[in-house]
Amino acid sequence: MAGEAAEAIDMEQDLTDGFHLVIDALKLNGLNTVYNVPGIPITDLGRMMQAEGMRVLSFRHEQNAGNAAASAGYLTGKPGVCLTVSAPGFLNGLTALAHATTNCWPMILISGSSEREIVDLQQGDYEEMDQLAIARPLCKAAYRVLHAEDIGIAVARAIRAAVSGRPGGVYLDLPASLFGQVMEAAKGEASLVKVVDPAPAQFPSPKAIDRALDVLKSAKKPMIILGKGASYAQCDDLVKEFVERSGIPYIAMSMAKGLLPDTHPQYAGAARSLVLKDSDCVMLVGARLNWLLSHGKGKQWGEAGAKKFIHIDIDPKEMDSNQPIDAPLVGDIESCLTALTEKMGDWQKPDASWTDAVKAKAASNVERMAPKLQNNNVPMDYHGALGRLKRIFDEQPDTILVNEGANTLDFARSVIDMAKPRKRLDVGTWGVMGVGMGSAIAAAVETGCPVVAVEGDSAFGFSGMEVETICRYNLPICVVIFNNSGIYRGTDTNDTSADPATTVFVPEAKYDMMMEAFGGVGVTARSPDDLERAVREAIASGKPTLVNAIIDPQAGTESGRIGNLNPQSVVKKK
Ligand code: OXT
Ligand code: ADP
Ligand code: MG
Repeated sequence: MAGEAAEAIDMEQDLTDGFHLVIDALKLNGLNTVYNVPGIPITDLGRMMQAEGMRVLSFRHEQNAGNAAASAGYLTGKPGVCLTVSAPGFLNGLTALAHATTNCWPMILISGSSEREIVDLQQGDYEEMDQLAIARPLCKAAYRVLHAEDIGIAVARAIRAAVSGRPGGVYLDLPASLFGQVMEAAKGEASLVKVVDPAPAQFPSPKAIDRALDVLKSAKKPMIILGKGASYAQCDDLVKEFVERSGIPYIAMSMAKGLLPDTHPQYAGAARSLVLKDSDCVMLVGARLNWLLSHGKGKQWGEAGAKKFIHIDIDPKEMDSNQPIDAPLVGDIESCLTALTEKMGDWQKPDASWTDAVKAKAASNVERMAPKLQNNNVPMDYHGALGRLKRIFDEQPDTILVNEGANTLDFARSVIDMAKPRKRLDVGTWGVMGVGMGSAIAAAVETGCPVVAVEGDSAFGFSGMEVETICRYNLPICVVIFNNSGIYRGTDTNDTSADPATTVFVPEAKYDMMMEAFGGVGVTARSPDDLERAVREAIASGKPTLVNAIIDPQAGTESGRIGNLNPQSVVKKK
């Protein structure tokens, strides 16, 4: 800590300053964990936070700290806090802030910034940048604090903006000169704000409830889509009650898996194509009709105009975004489902001709996949490897699965069942690579549960240096790298020069040695048997572990299940 400032505060017990007001404002609102990378002007802030009993986790790169904060926001419903230095550190954290906003997760990015007078006159300050202006279009709200007495209000506004309505990212700009501003301790304390009811319930109108029930009752082949908004809402019992009383088949978007156990008899995940195409009514609960649902259009969705839509979302602007919504239910999921279940009355479940057809299709897909999951092939393919991980997750349902990659993501999503809510963290709405280590660290820190991060070798590379962070904090994280030596595959060649093809990596890279370098356990697994043994040991020991699972470089396909999104060139050059 800068010596003079520290001495001044010791001598003057009735004074406080910007540093301490930031800390007190966060603590007052129950924000006790911060994900950060230290440096000018926030190094001392991190130290003081630690001294004041906050948990401050230092990362190797702000993007990973930011991704940890975003995941923490999703898991806890409170804004995850990321703290960075100015310009480059701020920019590194910004991708995560935008990712949190895109995912509708609450997060606050706090960045130190350079002196306003110099920045605004563009006089070339240390790490000069107009951070507020740059952050504003990428998040839900952005605020700058110039006076210590405004810190309490600014933190309160940031919290409320992050969690109320549709959750998202908020930027808080704290210029270096703010931290040293001194004020009387009593006045400082009085300036703090404990936010009352930060995410107020939003009740749907009774008319909207009746309309939704009418549409649902008149459907012959209804289906429900649960999205990550439904798992974020943390009203798990209510979701279960509504789905079960309705008797309607449902699918879960990737991070809603486990909201009800994936083994639930109404779960139609393994009959996804059938329910999307043949249903006559779709009820969306905390899921957007975006690219992940092909915008609710196209041949995947059957005959155009043949379906009715019911949509529960807290954001009214989401209604009619891609398809006309017959029954918009604007409100928070808990209030909407409470009102719906209260009025369901003597509910007529859908006809067995529909639910049996869905069950039969799901059973046949599961049956078709089952033998692939049993193989013990060397080199491993995705199914052989994932079959073993599936067993572990079935037996240990509290384990959190972090998952990124292309094939590694897509196969793991359909193979590994989730039995409990919020146990799966993945690439989210943007399909971002590099969220893995930040998410894994936040999951371990926020829940204390064991974490298994199933990572494509490319995906891991975006945040791989955080294995040091995992070791430093001795977190119960097992990173499993599906190492097929490349992006999608490890087999591409470049016939035009000595450079390797754009999608391949050093073959069979020894990623396990990275974990060993920092004192963790590194294992190479060549067979499904090896893989299962190593992951079981890692979970049992709780030691930071990296299992380098060598996958057949030919096993993947271009872009996994979304290869159709790649544009095609019609021009053939010689
Ligand atoms: O019904 P049908 O018959 O159709 O069958 C479906 C289900 O019914 C059935 N199913 C089952 N069958 C049996 N049993 C069970 N239990 C079961 N469950 C389901 O299976 C099928 C499929 O079901 P699913 O998965 O539910 O349905 P589907 O159709 O796939 O769902 C559609 C989607 C769109 C919802 C789904 O596909 C989805 O969620 N996709 C997300 C895709 C995504 O986000 N991908 C990541 C981005 S890809 C690309 O952009 C990459 N990059 C570029 C890049 C990125 N992203 N970011 C940054 C910062 N920079 C660059 C890079 C670099 S990926 C990538 C790296 C890749 O290389 P890696 O080494 O990391 O990974 P590998 O590929 O492994 O090498
Ligand atoms: P997925 O990718 O799983 O389909 P999305 O991120 O597309 O999910 O959708 C989540 C939706 O949930 C967003 O439109 C968001 O506004 C909404 N949402 C988030 N929290 C709540 C809540 N408590 N009540 C109602 N809607 C919510
Ligand atoms: Mg790969």
